[in-house]
Amino acid sequence: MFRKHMWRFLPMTLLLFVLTGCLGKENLTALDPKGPAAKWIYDNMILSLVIMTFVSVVVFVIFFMILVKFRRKDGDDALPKQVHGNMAMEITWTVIPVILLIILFIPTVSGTFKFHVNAVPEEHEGSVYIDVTGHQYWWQFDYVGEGFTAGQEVYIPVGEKVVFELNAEDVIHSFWVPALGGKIDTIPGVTNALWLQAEKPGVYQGKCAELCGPSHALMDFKVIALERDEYDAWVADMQGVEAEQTAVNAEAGYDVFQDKGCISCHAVGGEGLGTGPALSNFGDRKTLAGVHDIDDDEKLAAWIRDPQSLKQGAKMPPPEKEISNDEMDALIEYLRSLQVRGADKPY
Ligand code: HEC
Ligand SMILES: [Cu+2]
Repeated sequence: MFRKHMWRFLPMTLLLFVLTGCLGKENLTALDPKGPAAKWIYDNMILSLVIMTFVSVVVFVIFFMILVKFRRKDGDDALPKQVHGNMAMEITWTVIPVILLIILFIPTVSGTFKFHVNAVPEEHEGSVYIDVTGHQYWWQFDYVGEGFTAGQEVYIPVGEKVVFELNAEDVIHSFWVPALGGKIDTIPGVTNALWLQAEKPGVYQGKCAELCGPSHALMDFKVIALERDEYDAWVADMQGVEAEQTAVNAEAGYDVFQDKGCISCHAVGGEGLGTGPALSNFGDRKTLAGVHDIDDDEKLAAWIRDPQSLKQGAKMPPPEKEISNDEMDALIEYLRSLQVRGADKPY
């Protein structure tokens, strides 16, 4: 019976490979920690794995010993010695699990207090405070003290505590950068907080970890960790962004950007409203809308003409006014010119 249906497990097993393939994204793993919070989680994972392995080995060894030793022998119908209510055994199998649980309890609880700074973020002196807002399906990062806003990618200095205070605009999302730390929900009307620290400069993949709508799986973001001096330079550059950038003669595109109403949702520098991601450094982005190939002009044009085709349920509507091909070229040139990390920059 069981054998007959064995084949049914095959698709499941194959599915498992496919699903793990989805997690093959760079850095999107908790098994290669790059910061103290992630390290703590990883160490706890290993500790519980060791304890579980120990318990399993002991249980299975005893189980098989008993199978062999107390097997009913031919002609022996006598009841074996009964152990119900045996005090020594009762104490043994109560005390050992209690000890094991205490070993797990101490690092778990102490780390929870150390890394999740809910309600008392002020007590955790962070070098940088960043307000995070989860939106269907993108992330907003407000550098409150520095006075600017960034979308999709959050820059932090390396080797320093960065305190994130998290909220959501619409539904519950969850902020997760597996290489740097644990997940925390972003909830409308509630402020959660945690701190993260990156040990080395690099790009760390982040993801929304709470089912939040049709494009939940596309709600990616990146943490970009820079050395302190590079980070400071980046902050200064972000503060200096002007909406009308002329670096690559993109004025024509700037006009289209204004004329087609993009500016009513996308802030650039101090200009515009911000119900969509700020585009001040769009030209530095590593992905389009958090997930798509950024270098592909056709994809960018497709996004602008019909965002839903690339991200179902995205809150960016198709443009009200027709955009001609020439206008589109100018618009794309303008968007790409919005960079603060030029090739001449050390970061
Ligand atoms: C009603 C508000 C609204 C208008 C108008 C609007 N957008 Fe958007 N836009 C959004 C939102 C919201 C997102 C984020 C979508 C997501 O990733 O889920 C977005 C995302 C984008 C992105 C991707 C940003 C990134 O960080 O990768 C680009 C580029 C963009 N919009 C360009 C434009 C252009 C060009 C126009 C004008 C033709 C425009 N938008 C008009 C709301 C708007
Ligand atoms: Cu989400």
